[in-house]
Amino acid sequence: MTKVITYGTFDLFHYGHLKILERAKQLGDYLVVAVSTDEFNAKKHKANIYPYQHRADIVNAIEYVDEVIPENSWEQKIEDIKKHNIDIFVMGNDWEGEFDFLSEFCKVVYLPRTVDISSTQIKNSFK
Ligand code: C2G
Repeated sequence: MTKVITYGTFDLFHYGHLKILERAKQLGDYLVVAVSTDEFNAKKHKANIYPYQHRADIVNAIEYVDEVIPENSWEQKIEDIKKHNIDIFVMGNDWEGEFDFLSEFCKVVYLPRTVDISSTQIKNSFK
């Protein structure tokens, strides 16, 4: 079984989030998604609208997703990859190169972002 993992805030869940999860799952048989906690988002200087549990429940309801875990820190990725026997780490290419160090532990894949949509754009459209 090929296990895939990806990380994110997944706030104001939108089409871009759906497409990265769909494509990540297509790379394997089992997809783990690490959803950033509210506390970790504060460290990322990223204010989320939906609280962690709402974001985690929405991601968990997506048919491509097999398991949701909390993302509490930048440093947990290696431990997650080992603990969950991950074969492929996936992120959108806005993160291109940032996680190449993980290639010692699993395959690292950056996928093109879905253009013209983001949680920030959605937030700003209501201002
Ligand atoms: N994404 C995408 N297309 C968009 C918007 C987002 O493909 N239009 C992807 C991002 O590239 C990322 C995932 O969706 O792979 C989640 O995006 P965010 O929720 O913005 O995640 P981020 O805040 O970048 O957190 O440790 C990694 C961080 O937790 C990533």
